[in-house]
Amino acid sequence: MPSKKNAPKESQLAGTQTPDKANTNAKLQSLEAFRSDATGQALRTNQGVKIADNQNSLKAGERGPSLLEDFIMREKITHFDHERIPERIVHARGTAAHGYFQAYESHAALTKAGFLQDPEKITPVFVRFSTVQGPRGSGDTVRDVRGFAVKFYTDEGNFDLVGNNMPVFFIQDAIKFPDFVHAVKPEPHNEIPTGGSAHDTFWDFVSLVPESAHMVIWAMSDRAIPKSLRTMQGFGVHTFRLINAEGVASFVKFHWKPKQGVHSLLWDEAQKLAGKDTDYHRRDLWEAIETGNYPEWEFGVQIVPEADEHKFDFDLLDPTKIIPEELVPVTPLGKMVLNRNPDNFFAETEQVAFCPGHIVPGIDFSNDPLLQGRLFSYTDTQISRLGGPNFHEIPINRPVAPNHNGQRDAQHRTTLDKGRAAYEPNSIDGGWPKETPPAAQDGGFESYPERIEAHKVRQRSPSFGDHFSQARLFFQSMSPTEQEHIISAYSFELGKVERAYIREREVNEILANIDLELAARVAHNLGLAAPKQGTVEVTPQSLKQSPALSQMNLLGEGIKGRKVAILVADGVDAVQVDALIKALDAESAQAKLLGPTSAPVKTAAGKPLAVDASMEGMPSVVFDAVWIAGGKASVQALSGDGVALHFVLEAYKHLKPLGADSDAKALLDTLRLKVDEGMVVGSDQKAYKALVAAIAKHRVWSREAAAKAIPA
Ligand code: HDE
Repeated sequence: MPSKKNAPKESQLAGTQTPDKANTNAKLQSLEAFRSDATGQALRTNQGVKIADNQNSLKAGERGPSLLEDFIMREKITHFDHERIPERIVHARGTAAHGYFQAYESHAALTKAGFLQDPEKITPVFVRFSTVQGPRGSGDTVRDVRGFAVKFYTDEGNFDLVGNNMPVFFIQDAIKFPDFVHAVKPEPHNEIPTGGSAHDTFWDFVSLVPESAHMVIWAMSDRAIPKSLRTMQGFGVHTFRLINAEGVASFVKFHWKPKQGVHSLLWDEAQKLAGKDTDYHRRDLWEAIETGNYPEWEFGVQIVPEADEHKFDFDLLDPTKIIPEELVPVTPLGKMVLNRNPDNFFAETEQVAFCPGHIVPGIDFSNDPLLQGRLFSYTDTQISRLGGPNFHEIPINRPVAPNHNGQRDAQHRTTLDKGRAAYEPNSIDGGWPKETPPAAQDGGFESYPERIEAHKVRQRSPSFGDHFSQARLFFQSMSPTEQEHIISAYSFELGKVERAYIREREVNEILANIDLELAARVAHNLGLAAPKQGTVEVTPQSLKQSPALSQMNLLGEGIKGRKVAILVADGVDAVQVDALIKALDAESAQAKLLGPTSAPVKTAAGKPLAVDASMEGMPSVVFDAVWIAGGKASVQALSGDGVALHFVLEAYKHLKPLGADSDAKALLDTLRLKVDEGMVVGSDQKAYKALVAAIAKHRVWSREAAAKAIPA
């Protein structure tokens, strides 16, 4: 029986103008046939035979040997033996969700792609977020690039936008990808480190390959430790083309902008979370969706007319370059909302197969040599990962558009193709399926007829030659706080590099070309001499700063989905707690009551008050803010409880807003914390409003210097 548990409710489409239900549900319906719900069902073998005893194998006598004829045990164990499939060579650890995309208006002037034509059309999507370096079981909060892969199930076929949370990449040409991946992956002799890049082979490679400089500085920035998958920007990275019904093409860069703002963890927080909640990002996305806090991104494009291809300081085909938003702003196209968790991790999240080559009429590639290589790699990798060329038949990968053709057989074929003619042209089956000529709308796919006149060469275009000016632009666009974090990250990572000559090369031949101050600070932390000058002439960019790159300018809207810990103990003033919860509810933030243990506490009025967890069970690192509830006895108990004191101190150190009911200020005094703009004391609506405003600012950056003195 199909499960209704997660079926989208009308309210899940909230905000859509006139939801086209039939279309919205198209993907869900196509999955429905494969969904299995065992509720009320008998236990059976794969052949449908009911099983009478699932506890004992068949034996010759109670104490005798097992019998080979036990087909029930053999089937069960054989299946079990083959449960694991090869994990993705990169992006192995991931988590995913279903949702929908809706255009704000028709973008017919830009593209003939059907899903961007009609503001009433709801296109189902499946999005998988991932880390790059670590294996499937690695931690969520490691310093790494995040994958941001979106499958649009459009009426004209699947469109996969397989992007990252950073807008550039480490290399310019696909032929370097295996080298790069071998360098960043755990080292071959001892398989260390899991999930990170702080090791010799990574820094050896990137210090020898200056084209990586721009991406590496992004990876050393706070972007590489996102607070949540919901607070990440997404980028298509490469330049693509959009083509309208008249055949007019524009170059575009794809962007995803989170309505939740762009926020990151602090490094200390990220490291602690890796141990305290390995699944932190996974859980956060899952819970946000389960509680109806559907994350939303705005989909947009930077548009460059074909005629302007050569008007920039850099080459549009070079994937180590951004187009600064100050030069070409992002035009919003529509929104994506994630509103439904998968039913089965393996069947959906693990088996989903993305490929940048999955495009639809109205979209086309550019000649970016990294993108060109990707077009080959993704289908190829699925053949070994998913066991053959029929992976498009796995329910999560099936398009909602029909897909008839003459491809037949191979491993795991599930389609029962009718007819005798698996070839084209044919006259036996009436000539079907037939080609569709290209047309303004609903035609067959036609590649953009770009004119190419060239020699066959193995060369890199000289226009790809500047490796440092955009890395410099990035560094100089950061706030002082963000710059400090970048300096610390380089220092931390290079500090783990054993070979001194690699550290020196990175400082002298890479960092010195990006920014001498950056190089000097990192050199100081590593005990090296500060370089006096760079090793290459860096052409200054026409733009000195790009404010769009700083997260300080990307705070987002409100505090929807943020988590606030309310610390309580016996004697707590439940009336005040209730008022605070209501105030947070009104902002769609989540309040969690934490006690000394998981047992209910007794309120000042002597009633039991259930808590969500103990303070050890849900540590401060998983919260956005902390509130100490009032009630004399409760405050006294918490003030003498080391776990509670550490909880508050740690939140202070991590620059989180702190609040206390008027009579709970005593606890803050016990800790001798200096009152700052992120600290709220009071028991009225004014205090709650101040707390909400502080959370909306994400962190109390002005506290950073004072917080450094607090032990980690
Ligand atoms: Fe990938 N990449 N990649 N990549 N990539 C894979 O495909 C590859 C690159 C990205 O959630 C693999 O199915 C090559 C850039 C994401 O399932 C593989 C090159 C960008 C995901 C592969 C690149 C990405 C992958 C591994 C250089 C950002 C996860 C398993 C030419 C624009 C998708 C798989 C998911 C996954 C190859 C570079 C993003 C091996 C050869 C640039 C988000 O095919």
